[in-house]
Amino acid sequence: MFSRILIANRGEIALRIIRACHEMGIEAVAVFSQADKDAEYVHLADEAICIGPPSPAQSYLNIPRIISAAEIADVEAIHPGYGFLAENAHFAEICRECGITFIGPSPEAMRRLGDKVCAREIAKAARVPVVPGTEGEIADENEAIKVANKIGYPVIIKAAAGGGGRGMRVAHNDISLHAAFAAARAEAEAAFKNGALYMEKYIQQPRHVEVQVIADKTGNALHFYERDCTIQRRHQKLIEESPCPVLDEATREELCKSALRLIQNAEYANAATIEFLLDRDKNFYFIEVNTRIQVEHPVTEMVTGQDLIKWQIKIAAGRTLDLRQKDIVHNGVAMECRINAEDPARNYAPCPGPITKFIAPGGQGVRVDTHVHQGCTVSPYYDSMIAKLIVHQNTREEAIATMKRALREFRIEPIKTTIPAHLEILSHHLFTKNDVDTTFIEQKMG
Ligand code: MV4
Repeated sequence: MFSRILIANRGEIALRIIRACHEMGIEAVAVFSQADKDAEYVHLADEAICIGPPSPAQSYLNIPRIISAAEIADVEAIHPGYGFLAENAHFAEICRECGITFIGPSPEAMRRLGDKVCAREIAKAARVPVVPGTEGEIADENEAIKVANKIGYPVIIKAAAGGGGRGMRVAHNDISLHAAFAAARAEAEAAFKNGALYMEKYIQQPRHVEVQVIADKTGNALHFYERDCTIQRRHQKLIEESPCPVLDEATREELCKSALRLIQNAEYANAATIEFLLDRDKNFYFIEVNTRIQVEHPVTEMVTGQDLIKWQIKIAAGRTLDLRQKDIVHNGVAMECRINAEDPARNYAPCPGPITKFIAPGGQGVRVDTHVHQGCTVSPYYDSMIAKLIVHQNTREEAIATMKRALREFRIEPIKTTIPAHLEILSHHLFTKNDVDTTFIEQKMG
């Protein structure tokens, strides 16, 4: 096992990883930007190194500075958290060249799955259902029109290097496809320096369901069931829950086994999330793989009792999975609300600034993952998530009741937060009766 790990991240996930390290008897080295010098995670770490000014490009995204910190601190491994460098295959490669273990997949596996066209081909080879669409990349507009007429409109054009909703265009006929193709190609070239595109049938009003998996370096893989992340706004998740409230047991087993086949075919090690769309007839289709630990991982931890960060560290250190699939049991219902420093009444405008009052809720079945405390300041340089409120109960109704109670208990002043929006969603009749899709926030909450 490692004796010292550097955490190439900030905020709540840095704190989450430090806690896992300390419980495993591992020293944690934090890095921080000038904007984070007074952050709690910096004080909790065994050592902390300032890596530069507030802007991410000069700090948390700056590979030379992070590698220098790792060498000065003499760590054996780097945990990237989520965001920043977590899905940067070049960074994983540099870690390897410097003799530092990257706590995540190999750069090769990250590249294979980071290319959405390649990931789709791996899924097909593993007999995982994909949305009907193009074979490999689209060569040109003529091919796009030909395939669109075969599979039927509407279609969606996506960037091979995209993900998380960037570089996508929907088309409803040959004429709009012409414009969508040009726009998607230009956007992909500009955003990813890679104009490669592919096309799928557009699934209308789907749910977003994802499967948590973990694989070791010897090819053992386990799934930790699914999370439903349908409640999103502009590709930012607001609420996640497990289990998916509309899946029957047979479909759920098929979904989780599909995710395992995909990850094993990709020769992948460490934690991954396999994303699917679920259509209104409960058919599921693979869309993409996230090769990192995700923000919403605590939802899975609550229902399975497993510590996913510890698994990431153990696997990176070369441990084999000593659990069997049947040992991973799913208990009750967990739900997470992401509390952001944003004003839902002003189109979710960011609300950075000092926090003069911060009192987190507690009680049975409540977990709060946060780096925020009274007297701290929410920086405008980084994302606006200030806390994750996670609840665990026996049933969905009880989880919702506990979540509402905990949200009402939360005191965060004077900045605006997404707490009022969460309370509104949790009381919405469509949410309580499981009749939502990914358009819910924009269509029903505007
Ligand atoms: C889709 C889709 C409909 N049909 N693919 C958005 C982010 C990226 N992960 C994939 N996305 C979508 N892909 C097909 N073939 C609809 C979306 C989509 C979406 C997916 C999940 C959650 C929220 C979403 C919001 C808008 C569009």
